[in-house]
Order: sequence, then structure tokens, then C-alpha cells
Amino acid sequence: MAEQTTPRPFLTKPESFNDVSRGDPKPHSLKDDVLADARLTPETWRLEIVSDGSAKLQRELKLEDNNALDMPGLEALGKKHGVKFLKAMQCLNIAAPLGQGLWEGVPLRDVLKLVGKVSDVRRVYWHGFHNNDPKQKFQSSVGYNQVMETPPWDLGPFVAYKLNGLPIPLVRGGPVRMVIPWAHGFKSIKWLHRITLTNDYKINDTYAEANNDPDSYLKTAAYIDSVPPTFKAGVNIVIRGIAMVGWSGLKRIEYWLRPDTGTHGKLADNDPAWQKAKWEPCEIEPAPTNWGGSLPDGVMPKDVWGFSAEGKPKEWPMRFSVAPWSVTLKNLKPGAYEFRARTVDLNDFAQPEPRPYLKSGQNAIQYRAIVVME
Ligand SMILES: Nc1nc2c(c(=O)[nH]1)N[C@H]1C(S)=C(S)[C@@H](COP(=O)(O)O)O[C@H]1N2
Ligand SMILES: [Mo]
Repeated sequence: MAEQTTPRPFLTKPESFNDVSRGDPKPHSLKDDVLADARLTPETWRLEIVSDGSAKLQRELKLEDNNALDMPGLEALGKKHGVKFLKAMQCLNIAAPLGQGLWEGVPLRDVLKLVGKVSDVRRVYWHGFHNNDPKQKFQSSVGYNQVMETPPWDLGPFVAYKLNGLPIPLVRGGPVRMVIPWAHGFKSIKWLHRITLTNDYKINDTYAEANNDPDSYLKTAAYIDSVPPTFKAGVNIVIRGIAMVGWSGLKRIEYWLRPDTGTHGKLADNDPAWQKAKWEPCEIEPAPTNWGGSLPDGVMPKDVWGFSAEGKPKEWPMRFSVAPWSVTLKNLKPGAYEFRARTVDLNDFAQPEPRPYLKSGQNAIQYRAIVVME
């Protein structure tokens, strides 16, 4: 999702997401037979569901047993249980979402039913292509309860096969990727190949090894688009940005404008200026009135998760998606200014609270320099 100062499209084109992929070569650079051998074409894709030995499953789905799930099998599950939902991909370590999509997938719960009766299962983990090379391994997990039971007003994990109304392209992790709506991107493993059930109660995400909090929920945070180096005095200045709406929702977005203090935006966490800051409201873009221009062709708003039968979102902005915002600064006198923006969540915590610790998700308050010329 490139920074911009004009209004942005509601959905990001699959090829325009900022890409976060390990691997050498990257799975999405593979071609022809190599791609087919990697089981990354719709025809060759297979999903194994196995035990690591500690969990008891009525049956396993394995390549060697010729019963791994294939694309027609997943699509058949999709006809019965498929869900369309909006979600922005947000990396834990990168400010600003990578892109927003309308995803479609089968709840992981319904996919796991394929193994029949289970016992001694405490966690579920999964990985994609290229996992045989320890240097490229990328694995993620959730608790068994988080898979099987979700509050009725919330989204659980999905085995996803469509993005913006079309098959997920290879570059975005297709044919099939995991999508965990409430989590940062590292749980949404691309090029999905195998799901493993375990009785081990310890979290075993690859991402935890780099000092990241593997159980962090998506944070709510505001991000500011880039601004031109100078503005002309006497014209209205429009500053735009987006907010990631995380686990705790979004109540409002605020900005703080003050004359430049000559520190190039550096402001220590304990600087007394934070206490005296005067935060003013920004405007959150309202829900589109005509969803036809925002959703893919053929997708009815009422068929998207979180929308009413009348085709209106039940809450706005919607959790796990982005809220575009703007503010118009009028009558700014020539000079240099510091502009900052922050979110306030539905619990009334102002960003970066209540978890300012960055390794549970980048959410530092951003800064832009605004220079107004005579
Ligand atoms: N197989 C695989 N899945 C992966 C990754 C990866 O390197 N390999 N990176 C993860 C991380 S850290 C993020 S933030 C998201 C990014 O998703 P995107 O490339 O679709 O924007 O993919 C996740 N899934
Ligand atoms: Mo990431």
C-alpha cells in the first residue's frame, strides 16, 4: 500500500500489496514444472493434515496416503462454509498495513473436521512451501480453542482461496494461504501445505524467534501519508492517512500540530510536551454509499461478513480493516510545523497505549514536517 496524498482505492490490487516473503528463490518466482512440483498450481496443490505424534486423530490426510485435500475438495467445503471478509494485512514490524483485501476462505474449524474425532490436541500449527530448508522455515500456530470456537460476533482463522473475488495469485501466497484476521501478518502463512495438530502446549511460531510476541493481537494505530516538501500559504492543506483498526476497535483519530521545535520530529517518550499536547479531531472517511465501486464485481455487500441483510456494515470503521482519514488545515501562517496523528480505541486508550512495546506490534505515533512558504 504505497503512501499517497489522494484518496485511495478501498481494496488493494493483489500485486500492489507490499511484499513480505522469506525464501530464496521466493516461491512466487517459481515457474512451470518447478512450480507444479512445489504443488503451487491449482491442479497440483494439496493440503496435508497430520498429527506430530502427540495428538490423536481418527484419520490423517497425507500425500503418501493419496488423501490430502485438493482444490476441488476445498472449493466444495467453500460452497457450504465459505466466508467473505475484509482484512488488511499488517506486519508486526512494519508501520502501515501492506494492503487491504476482500478474502474468501473456509473456517479452519471446518477444514479440521476432515480428520474426524480428535483428542489430546492443544495447539494447531501450519507451514507452507519451502519448509524443508531450516533457514527458510516459516511456521505459525494458534490454540485449538481459537480454531474451534469463536464468539459469534468475531472472525476465526481461515484457509483462504480467493482475494478480491478471484483465486489468490501466487504472489499473494496462492493457491491457498492461511488468513488469521485478528493477528499480524506472520500468522497468515502463504503457499499453505501442511497443518499439524499437537498436544504440545507451547507456542511454536517461527516469528517468535526474532523476539516478536507471537500471541499479539493486531493493534489500532494511525499512519500518515507522505506530504510534499512545501505548501503554499493561503491554500487549504489536506493531510491524509489510514488507521489500522485492531482488536480493540477505533473510536476516533486525532492530530496535534505545533510550531517546529528543530528536532526533526524527535520527541522522547517522557517529554513533558506530550502531556500538554492539544489533540484535535481528524475526519474518518464514512462507509462507501455505493459498494458497487468498492467491492469486486459480483460480490453483494450483504454477502460480506459483518454487513447487514440491507448491505450496510454493522460497525464502521470495521475491525481488522483500514479506516482512511483526513484533516484540512486552514489559514496556516508561513513557517515550519510538526504534525502528529494518533488513534483512540474503543477502550479509550490513545495510541500507543495500552501496549507501547514495539515488539508486540509497531504503533509509534508518526510525525510529518509541514513547511508553509510565503
Ligand atoms: N510462507 C510464508 N508465509 C508468510 C511469510 C513468509 O515469509 N513465508 N511472511 C509472513 C509475514 S511476516 C507477513 S507480514 C505476511 C505478509 O503478507 P503479504 O506478502 O501478502 O503482504 O505474510 C506472512 N506469511
Ligand atoms: Mo511480517
